[in-house]
Amino acid sequence: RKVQIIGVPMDLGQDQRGVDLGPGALRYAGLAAKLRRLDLQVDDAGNLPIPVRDALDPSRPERFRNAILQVCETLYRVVARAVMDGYIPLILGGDHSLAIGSVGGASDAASTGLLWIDAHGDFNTPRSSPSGNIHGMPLATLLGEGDPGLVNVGRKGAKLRGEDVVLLGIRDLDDEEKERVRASGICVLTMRDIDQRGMGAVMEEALERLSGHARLHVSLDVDAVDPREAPGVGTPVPGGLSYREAQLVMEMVADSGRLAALDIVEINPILDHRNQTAQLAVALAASLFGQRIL
Ligand code: DIR
Ligand code: MN
Ligand code: MN
Ligand code: MN
Repeated sequence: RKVQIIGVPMDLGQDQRGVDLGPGALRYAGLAAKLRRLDLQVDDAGNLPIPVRDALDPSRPERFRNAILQVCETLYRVVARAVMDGYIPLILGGDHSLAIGSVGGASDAASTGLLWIDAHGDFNTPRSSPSGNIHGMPLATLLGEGDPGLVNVGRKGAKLRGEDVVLLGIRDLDDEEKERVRASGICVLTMRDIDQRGMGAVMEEALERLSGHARLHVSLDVDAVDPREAPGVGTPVPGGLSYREAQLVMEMVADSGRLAALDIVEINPILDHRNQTAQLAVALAASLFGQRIL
């Protein structure tokens, strides 16, 4: 198997400074070396060129949205090409708005199931969003809702249906977002489900729901993990996945043999303690790519 690392140092989808430094933090934590030890071919394609936030004209309120759209167009093509060339693309964020391009691109040639691991639903639209931040909208966008320009990135229309998606680790939805998620038909496995049934049973359900897909895209917003383990994120929410619960998710996806693409997003090294959060993410990626305890 071969992996292509694609860095997307983009911080335009939210307002905490520092998430643009995520790709560097993950490389510094030894991502490529760790994966190579698993007998994978790892090719690092470097970073996509991303507009610098401070260099965008502040008199234009649409500047972040327009830049995100352009970046996601490029990322869509880069990821679709990586898949065509036989790679598993590994996309390093940056904030979660990049998933509009990465998930779209990974589903360009063949149907793909999506496991979205996040404290948040990312199911707002410009109308429903209390913050206006696009990193709270990518999943809705992928399902065809919200800003038509963003919906049509890469190819026209919705990239996935509700039944192609499982949300995992959720514990913070906005009021209107809650109703929108309920109406979407997405399978939502919340922190309460994990507390009550245990992660093993919850992951069995997640994989069962996605069993119609031979290819799975894992989109890991690191704020899904508890802030005690993953403090380097812009929007921490207490009560998240434990270190072992997060590992079990990765191990069970690995066992399925269906991993097709991975996003690691929302790591903010400025808010972190000595790169702890990127180190955690590297350990999770290793499990997802097949590292076993025994
Ligand atoms: C909130 C926060 N629901 C929003 N979303 C975050 O801004 O739409 N997503 N932090 O990762
Ligand atoms: Mn999140
Ligand atoms: Mn986010
Ligand atoms: Mn997210």
